[in-house]
Amino acid sequence: MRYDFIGDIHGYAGLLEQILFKLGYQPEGESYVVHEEDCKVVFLGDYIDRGPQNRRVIEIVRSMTEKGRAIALMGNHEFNAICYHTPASSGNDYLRQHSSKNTKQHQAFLSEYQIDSEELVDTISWFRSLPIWWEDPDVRAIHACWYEPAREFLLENGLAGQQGQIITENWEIFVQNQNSDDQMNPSRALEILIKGPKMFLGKEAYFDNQGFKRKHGRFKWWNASPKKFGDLVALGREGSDSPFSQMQLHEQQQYLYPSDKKIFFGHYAQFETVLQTRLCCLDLRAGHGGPLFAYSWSGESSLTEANLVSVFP
Ligand SMILES: [Mn+2]
Repeated sequence: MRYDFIGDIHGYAGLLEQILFKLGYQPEGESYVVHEEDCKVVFLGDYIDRGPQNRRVIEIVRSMTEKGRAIALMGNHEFNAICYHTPASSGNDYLRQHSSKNTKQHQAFLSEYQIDSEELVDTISWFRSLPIWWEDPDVRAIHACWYEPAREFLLENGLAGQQGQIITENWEIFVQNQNSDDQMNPSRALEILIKGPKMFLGKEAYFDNQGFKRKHGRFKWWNASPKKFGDLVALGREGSDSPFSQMQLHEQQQYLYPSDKKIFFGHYAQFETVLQTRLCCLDLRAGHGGPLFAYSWSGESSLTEANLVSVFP
């Protein structure tokens, strides 16, 4: 059995079609199928926002999933879209506020989908059906961070099923108490899994390329022995050479991935490939004009650069 893991696409359908073709998949109608048997794609989430062809990306990913040729995980952009288009129970707001910042981040998608259209409702309900994680006996995938306490919290509280699908209809619980950092709750659990564990940046705060101030970074849970601040936390810019404190290191170390099981993830918009024996990040900034990456895994116990596939814009 071969699994082809594909990183964050962000509306760049051209890159997606090129990488599928390079992996040996052939177009069939609106979708892609492969000629080789026993071969499946695992999409790591973040299909939308930023790029110009959100609809086409969704069409390909969704149709491959429905034909049983692919698994599509939920990324934080799909989660944000669900919240943006779901009214809050209070009546006059949405689970994700329609602030100028949130609207700007979602603009590429909004310009392709008519508000209140049947197509939008159907697309959002497909987003709601996407699993948060996926695993088979030897390999796993998640959008951002496989953190067992967060996963167990969702499972034990009946919020997610074993296959990673969200069970509850009440998405409001995933946006409540977002800033209670010390206790596990539904929103913190889901946030760790699809956005990654958060770190307060203090004086390292920066402005992202849309001009919004970022006060938090996301821990690089894959670095067992970080040397500088930029090894400890993912920022929307190249890594900082500043030192970090023992407290920051201690916090980062609690998220290290303890399992021998292979894990593929996306999300972190890395400037360089992150590839270790048992883990690989496939988000190399396709959403920011960078290349789209995939990894073709046929059961090898050590991941290797030779099995990376990439296409450049
Ligand atoms: Mn993401």
